[in-house]
Amino acid sequence: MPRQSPNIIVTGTPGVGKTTHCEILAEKIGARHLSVNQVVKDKECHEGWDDEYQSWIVDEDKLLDAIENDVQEGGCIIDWHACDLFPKSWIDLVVVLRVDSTTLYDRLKARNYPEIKLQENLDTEIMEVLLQEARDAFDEEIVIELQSTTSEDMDTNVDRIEAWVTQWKKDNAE
Ligand code: DAT
Repeated sequence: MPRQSPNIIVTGTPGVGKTTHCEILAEKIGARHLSVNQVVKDKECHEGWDDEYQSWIVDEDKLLDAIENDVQEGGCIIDWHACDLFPKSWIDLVVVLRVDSTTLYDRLKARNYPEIKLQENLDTEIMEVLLQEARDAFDEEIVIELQSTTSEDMDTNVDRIEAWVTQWKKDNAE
């Protein structure tokens, strides 16, 4: 069965604004916000807790099994800082959010991230790791890079994604 609504990944370094974007988008376009963090916790798709990094060690196979049914129905917005684990056939658009390092530093500091995790995430953002991962894993034409520094950026991004979804539905209507 072809899906009636597209599946979108919103990815990027922790702190870029994935959750905030996904929550607004879910509300605006009536999509399901699949917070991978939440799914990993709720459905125990992990192999334990990493104390140094203060995060779950994700079991990717379990995670994919846990979300497969939802994703197959379409209309999901997947919120996660990695994207190359998702099968290409599941995904219609990959949004990579970006932010400057000063802003990211402030956001992660406000979250009380351990120093090692903070530095690693800043490096990840500066080196464009998630953008490269998205471009390597998916066709170039479905990967878009959007700035997420200000609330104006957020409004523009949400409007742009909403317009893209409307067009996708037109193009894919039977
Ligand atoms: P993520 O889910 O990528 O870890 P988040 O949505 O939790 O990030 O955002 C982290 C913090 O930064 C949160 O306090 C909201 C703020 N923020 C994110 N994007 C923003 C933007 N474009 N403009 C202003 N604040 C933003």
